[in-house]
Amino acid sequence: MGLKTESFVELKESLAELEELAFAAGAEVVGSLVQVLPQYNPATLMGAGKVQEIKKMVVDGQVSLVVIDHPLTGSQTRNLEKEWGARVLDRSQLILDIFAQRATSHEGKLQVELAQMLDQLPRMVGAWLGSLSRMGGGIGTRGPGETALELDRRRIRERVKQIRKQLEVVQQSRAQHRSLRRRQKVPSFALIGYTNTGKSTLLNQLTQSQVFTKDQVFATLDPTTRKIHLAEFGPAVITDTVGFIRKLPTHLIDAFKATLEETAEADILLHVIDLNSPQMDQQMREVEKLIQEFGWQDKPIIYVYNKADKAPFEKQFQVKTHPRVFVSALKGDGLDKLRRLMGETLNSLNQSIELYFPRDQEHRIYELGRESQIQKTETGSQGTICHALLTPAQISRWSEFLVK
Ligand SMILES: Nc1nc2c(ncn2[C@@H]2O[C@H](COP(=O)(O)OP(=O)(O)OP(=O)(O)O)[C@@H](O)[C@H]2O)c(=O)[nH]1
Ligand SMILES: [Mg+2]
Repeated sequence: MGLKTESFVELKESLAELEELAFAAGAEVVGSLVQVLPQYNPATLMGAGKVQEIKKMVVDGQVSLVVIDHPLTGSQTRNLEKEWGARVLDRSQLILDIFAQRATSHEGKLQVELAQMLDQLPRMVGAWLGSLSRMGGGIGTRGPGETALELDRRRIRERVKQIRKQLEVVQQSRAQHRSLRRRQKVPSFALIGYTNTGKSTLLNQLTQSQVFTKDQVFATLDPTTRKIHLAEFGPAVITDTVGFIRKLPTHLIDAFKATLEETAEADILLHVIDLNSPQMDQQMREVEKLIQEFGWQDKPIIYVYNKADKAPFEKQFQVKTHPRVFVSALKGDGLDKLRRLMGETLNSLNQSIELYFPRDQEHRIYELGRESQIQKTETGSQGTICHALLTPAQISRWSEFLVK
């Protein structure tokens, strides 16, 4: 069920996607409806009439799950579940449920559990306030209920702390891999894009790998990094990661920070787009919004329009972004051109940069030389000037030594 708080087109798309999500979670969709909310009802979100109307649908259709495309408070969920005799989820909870089903790695499972805990905390406040208001609220209503709630909340916070600690350990090893790659000067690409656009299929084609791919949202949760050899440049690595979707739950973003770090460190982003999707523009905008949110907007982006085998050819003329390449990851079309573009972009990234190391920092020049090519050094009276070929990522890492 969708609620009208956005434009009608957006609403329809979002609702269609919600059906896809429900399907991905293992549900069979028997019906959907849209409601224009004349006013916000704190107890049940929608008005009493709508609640009854849906109740009839639930009973007639023997429905066991109702998904609402609007955030619900804990008490709204509970009230609606009681009224309908069916499980009620909002979009975030549905996405979290899919992630919970898909997570296979230790890290993935921990991240999903963390997201679920963070998602639950504010809903518990809602549940408590809801029960207060039903009882009339205020003085005299405090009792064991509050203590129980506080206990539950404390238990969850403890668990959150525990998970964060465990995650740190897992993530340290990945960070070590990254720093090793950095030292070995291996440049990196990250595949990003809307879910189900073909990122993993592309990784498999480019690197002869066997990463799991499927025609469903969120087939990939854990990041995978593979080596690739580019004729124009040499060795590089490419990372595949979790796909994006509109209204991605913030707790999920928070919990998956480390997974996204792999992408955050990449030198170049490959934005994979489903050329065949009727929602292509909207999906691209969502991804671009997240690129801004994560602070990746200064990275070079190659736009990879995928599924060209399936899309009507005219669609290629509507595309305006640069640099771009049309491919079919499935059939292998356009991949040579993509590889060439990747090599060229890497080559264009290395800039000759002047850095100044004061005497007491000169030992860092050794480190610089390990991760980049030093073209020239000049010794002055107070320190040393180096000219080195650096990528943008390296430039920001060495920013304290840059000569302006
Ligand atoms: N026709 C066609 N189908 C493709 C192409 N590339 C991928 N697909 C299909 O699209 C579906 C999704 O592919 P994936 O590679 O799993 O997509 P993804 O972007 O990794 O998806 P998530 O990990 O779920 O975000 C699969 O059924 C692929 O076979 C292509 O070039 N043409
Ligand atoms: Mg994938």
